[in-house]
Amino acid sequence: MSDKQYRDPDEVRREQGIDAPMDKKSKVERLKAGSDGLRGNVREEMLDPEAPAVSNDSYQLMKHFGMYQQDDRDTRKERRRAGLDKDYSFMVRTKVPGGLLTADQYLTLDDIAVRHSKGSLRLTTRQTIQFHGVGKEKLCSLVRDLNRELMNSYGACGDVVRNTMSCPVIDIDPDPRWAGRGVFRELTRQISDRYLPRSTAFYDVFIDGERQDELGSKIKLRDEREDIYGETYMPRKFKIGVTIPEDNCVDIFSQDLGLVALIEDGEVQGYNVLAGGGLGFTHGKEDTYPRLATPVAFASTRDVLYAVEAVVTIQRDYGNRVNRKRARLKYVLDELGPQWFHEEMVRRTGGRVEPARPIAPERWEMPDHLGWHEQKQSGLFYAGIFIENGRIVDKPGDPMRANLRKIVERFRPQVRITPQQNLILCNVSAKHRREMDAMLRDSGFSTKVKRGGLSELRRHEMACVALPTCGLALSESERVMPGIIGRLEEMGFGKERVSIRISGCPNSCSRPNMSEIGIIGRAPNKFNLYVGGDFEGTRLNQLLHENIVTEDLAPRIGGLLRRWKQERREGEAFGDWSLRAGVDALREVPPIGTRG
Ligand code: SRM
Ligand code: SF4
Repeated sequence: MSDKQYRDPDEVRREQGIDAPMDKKSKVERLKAGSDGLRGNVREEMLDPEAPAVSNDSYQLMKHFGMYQQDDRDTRKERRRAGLDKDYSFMVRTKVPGGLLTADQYLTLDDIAVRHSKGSLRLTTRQTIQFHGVGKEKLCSLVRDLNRELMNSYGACGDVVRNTMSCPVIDIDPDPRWAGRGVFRELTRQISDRYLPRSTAFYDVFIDGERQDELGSKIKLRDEREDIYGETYMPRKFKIGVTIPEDNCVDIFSQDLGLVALIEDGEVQGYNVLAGGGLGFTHGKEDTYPRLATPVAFASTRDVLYAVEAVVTIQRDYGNRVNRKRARLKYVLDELGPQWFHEEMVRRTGGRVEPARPIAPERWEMPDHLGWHEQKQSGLFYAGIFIENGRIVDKPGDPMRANLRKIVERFRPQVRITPQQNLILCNVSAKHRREMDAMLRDSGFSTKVKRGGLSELRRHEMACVALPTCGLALSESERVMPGIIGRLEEMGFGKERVSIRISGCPNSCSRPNMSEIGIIGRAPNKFNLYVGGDFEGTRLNQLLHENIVTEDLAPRIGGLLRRWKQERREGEAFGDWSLRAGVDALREVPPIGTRG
């Protein structure tokens, strides 16, 4: 039992301004409360042809519609010198629960990329798709196109429950240990639907208050009361994932709320509920930190949605509404403690939860689902294909986006997005498998993950978007990662199974704090380097070096990989070795290029 002293819930509520008058709360809290269900002036500002950008208030509200106002940071200086305003546009993030798309939906998203954005589809670490460079004047037609295929971007960002994650092959993989998992697909959908905002603001603003239904008819929508969210929504973003220990591809310990199904003899016994994961922090601010989710309860399959509602509403009622830097559920858990949290869940569910059940550490695995696999019971196949850092875009001499489109048009597979920013094409018949494989290979996609093709090291890389679109980026990420991996491959480390993730700032969108080697941007061209996480994503890594310049990253990492290969015990993974060696000793390891 920890001897940490936890605080009195009433005192916490007072200090965090939860019961305080509105003027004591953060600006965003006041904005949400006065926004008429997130509407504010968004429609007027968006339709104003004279204004190149929307106001800060509208920008904050539009996040709830899955839209971020951004500008091209590559051209900022040049434009300032020329006396021009920033080059504004929007990033639009779709909502794709569990990463599941039909072929038609994928093709519509591909059309949108070409017609309304800068031509790329960006698969994200939460299984959604982002478009960058969308002009303000194109937002309405983009939403209309999404809606025609029954998709939307409502709630993909903002202070609500974000895209709900689950393993993309949860219902089709034939691994016998995973029997009974079909139910998770339904659970993911139920959670996603339950926590969509009830306000019709999104539809009112973009498509005149109408939504298309499954049969293609237009439905006029009626505003409903926000029964869960109230007028101020959540204190901050809220993230949910569903998994089993044998398949932690969703990085369950990084979620605000994780449901871990426990299966015995092919039957789901229920779910361990994990709460308070979150990875973002600010360099130099010790009261912000990454945190792994804590097991707080067990709920039967019948009661699991009560447990979810309890966790969501605890965060709604106890999350900090004064300081947005401390507003995530992880801080509630650390202030009030897991015991209080469990008791509060018991109270809110009417006794429907029990203490969390133990899970043996060795059960955790993190498959990435790449390559060809047979599907459960159906005799069909799926192909997991590697998309470097999730960017699907045509380049001179490499029309990758167009080729993928042709493949989806030809075979009409179901398309699924993985939490590692890759793509899965499902329901391929034995007859079509060879033809599709040839088309994939001719287009430069690698399905040969075991024998040659993609290097093992590259296969497990992950990078966040960062420059030039992300307004919070302190350094590069997606644009430098392929080169860093390339240099490590040249040094001879391509065959090593090590997870390396990079992010352009400590918000940690590529979950770099959960990988064996983490690289986190600190300033332009400077990064902190972390080691000691595990491949399975069950522990956080630790700071090893600060302020490494981009050019020195590969030699530094190469030096560590070389030392690991010399010293590792049989079968010892890099992360486990680096934890055993300890960061103090590893600081002395010379980079490659020096004698070591
Ligand atoms: Fe993230 C903010 C991109 C997953 C933690 N994230 C942003 C913004 C919207 C920047 C902004 O606020 O202006 C980035 C847009 C960049 C761009 O130009 O596209 C951005 N985050 C991403 C994506 C696209 C990264 C990727 O390369 O795939 C991921 C989209 C997920 C999705 O589809 O919903 C993405 N972000 C994550 C994750 C990982 C996850 O959720 O599994 C995290 C760490 C987990 C967590 O939340 O603790 C993450 N993003 C953040 C944070 C820090 C939040 C915090 O409370 O600590 C911010 C900044 C903020 O919210 O203030 C942020
Ligand atoms: Fe932007 Fe930072 Fe997220 Fe990267 S980690 S996308 S730089 S907010």
